[in-house]
Amino acid sequence: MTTSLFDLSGQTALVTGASRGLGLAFAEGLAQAGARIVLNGVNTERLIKTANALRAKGYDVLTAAFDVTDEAAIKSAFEHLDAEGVEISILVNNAGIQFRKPMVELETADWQRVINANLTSAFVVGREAARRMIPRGRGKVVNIGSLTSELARATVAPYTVAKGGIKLLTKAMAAEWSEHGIQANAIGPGYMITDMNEALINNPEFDAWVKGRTPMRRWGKPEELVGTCVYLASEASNYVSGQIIYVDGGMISVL
Ligand code: GCO
Repeated sequence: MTTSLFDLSGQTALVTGASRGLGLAFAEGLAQAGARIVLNGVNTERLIKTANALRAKGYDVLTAAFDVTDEAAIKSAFEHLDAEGVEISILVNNAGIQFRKPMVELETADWQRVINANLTSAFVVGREAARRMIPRGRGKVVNIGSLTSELARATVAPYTVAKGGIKLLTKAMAAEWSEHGIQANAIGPGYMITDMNEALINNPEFDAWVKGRTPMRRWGKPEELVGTCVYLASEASNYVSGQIIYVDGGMISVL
């Protein structure tokens, strides 16, 4: 049956930045497909609150609180999972931040902070996951990119560069890890209704621009990304590696 291609029963998925927003949508969607989920977040209180809410829905939920920019914390978290016998077979590199400022006003420290949180983190967490997936001969890595993986928007240069890097990091992961049974792919969300975009959503001019620039004439909902995430996390995508799938209401396909 084709529906079994999307069944994640027996799999364990680590989702970074999963306390809210897109990360929470990905985590709940993977849980609905049968996966045990390990929620990552840097705010322990928020992480536990989210985990308890998902457990109340009957899902199998663990938590791993660490800052995705802290290499020692990442290594320690994976070592703890190892010690608990928790094998991560699906990784969703979702964590990230946004910082909007024209480049001529941008401090280098802010540039580096965004690059670290949005790109380097995906490499470090991905490397720790792959070190454990390779001996098992299987694994799924889903990196979260953006429309800015392809196109630039003024005032979000470090985010754009990081998300462009996510697209090519995904291909680099495919180049090195596919022969080991790991598929590495990416999702490029369009303009989604999230906390990170609240200022944009509440700006009438920007809201009008998004609706005019998007063929579907609306912002996306986080749950509209779940199907693509489950697909890339499941056996249905076992011969797909190095790809980025845009879920953007058609925006990147039109002028
Ligand atoms: C911005 C937004 C975008 C979206 C998304 C678009 O300031 O333009 O934050 O970056 O969040 O990444 O794909």
